[in-house]
Amino acid sequence: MILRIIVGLLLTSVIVASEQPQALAVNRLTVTMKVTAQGLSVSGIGMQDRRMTIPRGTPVRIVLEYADANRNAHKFTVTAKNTEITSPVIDGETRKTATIDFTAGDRGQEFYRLSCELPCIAMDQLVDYIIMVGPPRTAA
Ligand SMILES: [Cu+2]
Repeated sequence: MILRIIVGLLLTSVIVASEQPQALAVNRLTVTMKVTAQGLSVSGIGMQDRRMTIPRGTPVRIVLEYADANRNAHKFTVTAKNTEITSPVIDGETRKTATIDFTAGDRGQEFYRLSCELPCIAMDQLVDYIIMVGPPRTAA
């Protein structure tokens, strides 16, 4: 009887463990940002005046795609309270895409700032994008 319970518990934990990664993958928000001389062309999320909002707790992947006609190199950093994530340099030749992964607001962040930190002709267009952390998505 006890053995049966133990086997049952083990099976349950194996099933729970195997289902978790799938659930996370489904929830992840991928935001694609084309890096152009006119600024970031964002898809996968709404943006107004360089501002986006992502619900707290959302795993986010930002995909930066090089599309700068000036052929300048860029390097983006996401900064927030307790957070600084820098992507590799993208120059369109040795590297065309870079990704930045984080979970919105997981360490109490209220917003993130996304900027290119390399001097480039399009500099003014590629700094101070703001990702606001919104209320958590309610379970459906
Ligand atoms: Cu730049």
